[in-house]
Amino acid sequence: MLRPPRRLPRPPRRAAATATGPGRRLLLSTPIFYANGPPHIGHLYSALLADALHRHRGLRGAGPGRLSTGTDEHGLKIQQAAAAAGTSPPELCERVSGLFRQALTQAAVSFTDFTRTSEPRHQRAVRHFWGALRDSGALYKGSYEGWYCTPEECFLPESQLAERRDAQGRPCKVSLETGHQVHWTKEENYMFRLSAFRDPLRKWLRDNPRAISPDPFYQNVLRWLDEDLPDLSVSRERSRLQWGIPVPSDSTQTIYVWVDALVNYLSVVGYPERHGEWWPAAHHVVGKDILKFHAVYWPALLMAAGLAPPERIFVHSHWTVRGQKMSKSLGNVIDPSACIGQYTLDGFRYFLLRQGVPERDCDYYDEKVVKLVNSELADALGGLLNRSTALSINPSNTYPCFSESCFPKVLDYRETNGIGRASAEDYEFVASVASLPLQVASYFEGFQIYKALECIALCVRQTNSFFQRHRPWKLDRKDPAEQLWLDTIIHVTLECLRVFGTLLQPVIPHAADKLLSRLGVEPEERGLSSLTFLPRYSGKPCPFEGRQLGPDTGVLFHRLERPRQHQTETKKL
Ligand code: ME8
Repeated sequence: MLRPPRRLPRPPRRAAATATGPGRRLLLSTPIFYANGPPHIGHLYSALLADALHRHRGLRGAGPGRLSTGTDEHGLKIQQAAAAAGTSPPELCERVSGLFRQALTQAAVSFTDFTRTSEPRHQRAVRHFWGALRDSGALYKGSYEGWYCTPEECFLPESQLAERRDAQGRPCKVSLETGHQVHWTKEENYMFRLSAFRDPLRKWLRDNPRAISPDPFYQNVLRWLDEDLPDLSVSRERSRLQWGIPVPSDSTQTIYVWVDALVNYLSVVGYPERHGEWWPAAHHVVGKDILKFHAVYWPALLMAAGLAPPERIFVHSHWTVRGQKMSKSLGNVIDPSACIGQYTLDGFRYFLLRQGVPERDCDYYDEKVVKLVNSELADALGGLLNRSTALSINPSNTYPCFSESCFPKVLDYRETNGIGRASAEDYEFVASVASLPLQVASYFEGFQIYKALECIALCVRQTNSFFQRHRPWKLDRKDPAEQLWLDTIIHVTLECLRVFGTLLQPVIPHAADKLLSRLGVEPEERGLSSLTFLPRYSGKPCPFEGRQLGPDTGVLFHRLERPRQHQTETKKL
């Protein structure tokens, strides 16, 4: 039995390098995925959310950033999956980890670090972390018994269990939430004094109301802290679980896979020597299924080890498929690689990020992808670029001039009668595009990327209406007054497209690049901090005016065909 802690360790102060302000470092992370099966669109969704945040931050020039991901390779679940596949755990992990790396790369997830928990540098960090827990007095050895759920890799209380019958008709207990069978397990384990961290956790949350977003998940965590908070079993008997990191100085025990996995967020930033440059400036993107591990266990473990909790935890809900939970047994698991093949990289990224709402589960079906991507990317955005850059309408292939006499600056757009050619509706539309960059930034900040995309889609529709309303193709180019107005319409439209292309880079990187290149926007002009919109309207110079447009490299986004069948998982392990 280890000594109880004399007093609870306090989280240390933030390191100077992570103070707020421009130029600060930030670690963004995805969960590390279990290496027991191939990736599906749920995994990809987590990674895309983190990727979009990371790219958005990079475009803002917000300071050095890292995006970490990887595979969670230890534990009973992997040990059993390897046995079932007739292979060894290292072989299974090597293969599945490769599939994840490949899937994330194929989806253009711009990760800077890919951690495998089987790597020596990670295992070293875990052993050191364990030592810090032990030295703080937060661990003790006790006899533990309870219902263990291997697929979830945790013990479950009776309140989270239901009675069912197994395949042979025998009564058994299953997890209420996931339906997986649980097994009674009795062991000598190391226990973590989680119960002692209730107040420090509450204080952390009270002091940091944005620590967990969206807010309903923050409220959930506060509620959990009002409920029973038993100590946590943090090791398994080695005789049952060999595939894991042995407890330092007790080779009869293996470190609990969740402690092992969570430490990836530290090992990636060089724990135990160099993590101070990054930690605790960390934002974790996680699914709601693993919120308790990240918002209760992880901060408590960190505090016990003398470290501060992560700055923010962004939580998202799940994708279902035609109303059903995705599962191997139902055969409805959606393979991201097939989807990218069918809907293109940008198309599929756009779909998941535009349709995924973190607060609630979202349903996937193929027709929905086709409909959304065709209407918003191919028709609305691609069509707008095509129409406004067509040689018939813009034969000089330049970014035309804006005329203040056609679109004069007004104080109140409702009183535009008689001056210029722009209508009240045009002023209203220009104002909504002008406010778009700030709106998008604030939605990204609040982990509501889908709302940012909704606003952009609305502005794209408004720009199409603007273009349509003024029928520039009907204007008589020989008449100098008409030519001025024609140029102004195109200038405004291209300015809108430039803003949309710039803002869409974190979500559809390839199509955005194509769009911006077509408009002649140089790579160094694509940042978000210097993004301006229609400066000529405010009497300022526009660097693009008169500039030659980039080469026409074809349709921005081809319309998608209706798929013939479901993109179900085809990969075999
Ligand atoms: O839990 N919809 O790994 P995991 C949306 N190794 N996202 C989904 C999803 C769905 N249907 N299914 C899974 C683990 N996800 C641990 C994590 S981290 C230190 C250890 C996403 O392979 C979601 O983010 O089961 C979920 O939290 C994660 O994949 C779980 O992946």
